[in-house]
Amino acid sequence: MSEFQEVSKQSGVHPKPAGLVFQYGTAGFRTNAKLLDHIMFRMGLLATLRSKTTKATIGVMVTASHNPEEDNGVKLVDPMGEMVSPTWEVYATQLANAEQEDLLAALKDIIEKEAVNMSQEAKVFVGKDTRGSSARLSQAVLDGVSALGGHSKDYGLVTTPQLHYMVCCQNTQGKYGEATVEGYYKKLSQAFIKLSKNASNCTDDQKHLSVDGANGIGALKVREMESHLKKELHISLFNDGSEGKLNHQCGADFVKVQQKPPTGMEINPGERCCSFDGDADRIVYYYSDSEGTFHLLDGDKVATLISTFLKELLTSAGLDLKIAVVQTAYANGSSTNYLENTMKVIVRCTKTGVKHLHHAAQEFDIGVYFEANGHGTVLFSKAAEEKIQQLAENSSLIDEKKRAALLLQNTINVINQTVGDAISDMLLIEAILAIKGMTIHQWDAIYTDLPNRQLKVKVSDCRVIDTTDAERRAVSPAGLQEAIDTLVKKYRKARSFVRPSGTEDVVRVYAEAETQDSADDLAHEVSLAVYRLAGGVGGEPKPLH
Ligand code: NG1
Ligand code: ZN
Repeated sequence: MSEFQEVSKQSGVHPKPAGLVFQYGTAGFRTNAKLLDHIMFRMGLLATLRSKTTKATIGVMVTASHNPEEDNGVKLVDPMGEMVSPTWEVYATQLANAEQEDLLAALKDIIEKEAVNMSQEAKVFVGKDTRGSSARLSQAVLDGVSALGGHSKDYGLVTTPQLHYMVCCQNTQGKYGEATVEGYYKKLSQAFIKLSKNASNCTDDQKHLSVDGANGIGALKVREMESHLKKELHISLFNDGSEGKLNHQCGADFVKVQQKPPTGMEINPGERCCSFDGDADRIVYYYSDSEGTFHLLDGDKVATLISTFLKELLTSAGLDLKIAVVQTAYANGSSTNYLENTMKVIVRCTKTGVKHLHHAAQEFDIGVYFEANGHGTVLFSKAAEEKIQQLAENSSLIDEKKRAALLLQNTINVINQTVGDAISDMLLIEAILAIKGMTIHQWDAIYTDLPNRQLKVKVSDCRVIDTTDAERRAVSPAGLQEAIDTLVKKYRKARSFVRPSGTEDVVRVYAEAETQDSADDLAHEVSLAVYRLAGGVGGEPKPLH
């Protein structure tokens, strides 16, 4: 088979260091960039096979999101812009870990299992973030595609959600939009401008937003998009990559985990600010009040704002569509309580990782899904979209209904339904606040977060921890869950859980309680229990105070 000759030749240029083993984790492969060349080449091969099998265009994004600059990673994108299917995650791991001399056998094994028609054409879209290593690594992906005779299109520097969008546009023959960066800007900005027209008396001050671009790709893309927004949004961009280091002391993950503002940003009291992560698929908002106290509005607050807005519109439009919010165990207990008991919407909890949330959200007419860290979007079922479309086009409708239907229609168009998208989420949030005439303080006051703390514990093997019930309970090692239960009972309104991270070699500990001191103490005590019962390495976790 001549197609494999080229693979053999090219794989010699991208050799695997013997003995290296990686797992396709929560968000693809992610590790130090120096170790990734062979994985990139092989993901180019795999994407080509996936494209042949699905007879559709597949995406490959080179990024390590919120990880430090030295890391990199790769994610595969399936035809409708969703994360690659779980079976292919397994193939990805097998192919990445095959020793150099076993590569062809591993490749042929996948071809056989999936009965891949090797004469089928293949097309792969490739994108990359701004890391120094990304150019070299995305070339390795392109080499993989060409080694198997696939066609590729290199989108160069794009955000992760932009690449997902391109894949979806391409495979829907343009129904979702035009598969270009320009097409993306046009679709989102036109919908945003139409939504903004519904905001009465919006002052220039209210149209102002400070954006922390995490010194990454999101900053570049916000700059490119600005002119399309026709002054409906005035952006002050910080951490735009001109000086600072990617994700260093800035970006959505830093702000969320540290619960403090990024460096390099000027914050005036009451002003709306937001942070993207390194590949612009996460967003969190924040402000500082007149006393200088920092307030974070995370993915849970975003989900609440969006679902409230949508629910009100559905009522005004007289549409009976089932709306649900999908969260993970990291969602603040106050948000879940507010959504279930005050807003009376359905709330689902899934395992961490957007693929799980995305999947669960697909079960409803409208599924709003957000991780607390700010990754999320809204999914509309085909039937829901059609109903909204029909109503928006119905010329006999009276004022209020018509307005609501048109707002819903433009809301659909401003949203990137393929994956969480910081730019798209930002535009939707800005439009909602403008339409509702709401300040960030009023948004924040919808409910009050329970104080919480996230910590990490190093253990010799994270796999000793196994969880159940959407990761809210540990089933192993023996005694750990009982220890957590006992500790939680010591505090009011407390909750805690632990799980192995899928992107770092650590166990994550989460705790929330009535006061910050209690949350910190509980998180520390649970960390100690993990350290003692799950084989902690290094020094014992130290108390926070
Ligand atoms: P891990 O490292 O598995 O906790 C983190 C985030 C996830 C998800 C992935 C991918 C937390 C607690 N975990 O996963 O929600 O976003 O990264 O980026 O925020
Ligand atoms: Zn990201």
